[in-house]
Amino acid sequence: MTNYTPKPEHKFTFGLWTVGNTGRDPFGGPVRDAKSPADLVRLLGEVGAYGVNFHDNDLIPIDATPTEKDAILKEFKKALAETGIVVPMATTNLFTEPIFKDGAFTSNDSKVRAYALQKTMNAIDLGVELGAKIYVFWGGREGTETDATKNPITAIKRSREAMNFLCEYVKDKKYDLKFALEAKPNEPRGDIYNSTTGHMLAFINTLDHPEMVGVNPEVAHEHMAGLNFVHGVAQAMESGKLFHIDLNDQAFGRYDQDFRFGAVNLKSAFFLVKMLEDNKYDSSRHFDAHAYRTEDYEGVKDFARGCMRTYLILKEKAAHWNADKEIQSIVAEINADDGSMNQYFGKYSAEKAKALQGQVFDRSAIAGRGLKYEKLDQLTVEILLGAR
Ligand code: GCO
Ligand code: MN
Ligand code: MN
Repeated sequence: MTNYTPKPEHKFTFGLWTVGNTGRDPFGGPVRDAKSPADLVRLLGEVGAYGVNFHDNDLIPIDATPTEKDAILKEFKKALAETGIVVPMATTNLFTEPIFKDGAFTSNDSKVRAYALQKTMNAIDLGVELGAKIYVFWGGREGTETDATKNPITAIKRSREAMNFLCEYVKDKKYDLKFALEAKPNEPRGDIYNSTTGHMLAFINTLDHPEMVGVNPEVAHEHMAGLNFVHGVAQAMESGKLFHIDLNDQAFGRYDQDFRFGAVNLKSAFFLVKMLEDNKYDSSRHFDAHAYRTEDYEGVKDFARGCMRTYLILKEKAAHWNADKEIQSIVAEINADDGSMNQYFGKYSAEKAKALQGQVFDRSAIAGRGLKYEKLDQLTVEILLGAR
């Protein structure tokens, strides 16, 4: 297999804000002209993506009149029909407008909290109208620069209240929609609440309808927190909560970079793709990234094609790893089990505990066995480098 053409079954998606990113950063203005949502859909069609996601205001500017809204929607739907691009996910912008300068659902100001709920209900309606089945919540400015300003326990309670309200809204409207919560440790605030995927997973279990809510982990966000992304995603998958994923890349210790998938940490990207594919992950593979500021729109296409191509190359490498006889024989050896301990595992009983307390272990014989992890890791690197 050396065909890296993206296909609908891969569910590769991009946000309007990703390929539409105009290259603005805190030190400089835009370097690319803004394109209309419909033109961005056409760009995605050209590079072979499956879907497009949006924040409410990526599609409909916040001050648009009803007539303007209708015209934009008409044009957008036309581009979707022309290209076959679908809308699997939508989200709300709760961070750009000055009203959100101190957060949205966690703001100390009840008017801001109420407006955030209103804006999100309207945005949910818009997302559902366009076919979205997943609704993402990213905290944006839900955080602080100093804990003198907000009670963090109150902030948790307010976040819960907002999620519970919005779950009920979705049920009331009978929408076929699930929520995916996205954690980020910092940027734009110094500290954002529920800062990692693990925090989100714990929070979800405290909601009124936890079955409607999962996570949307992002590579860059866990790396910004210095964490192992693959492990965070594993926890989400193992608990049936991986509803969506934001793929990009990020050097540890740097600002929020949003690089092309696989641009920095190839080995970690490999283990991620392998885990997603081995476990038949079946939701969107969303690239939440953007092209370098040096690029024009041809470069934006190179960026988008690069994200998908790297994913497919890594998928091929994962299949290669799974089929490699030497690798598999080490994996089998590492996991070999003579069954002699089976009697102690499984459900607890007092007899089992007693028998286990009486078992004699030859610690030095057990510890003396080399595990061949050096060899296994080197073989993995050689697959990645194309030497195998
Ligand atoms: C970021 C976030 C956002 C969210 C988006 C969807 O770092 O800015 O990753 O891109 O994913 O707002 O909720
Ligand atoms: Mn991000
Ligand atoms: Mn994201």
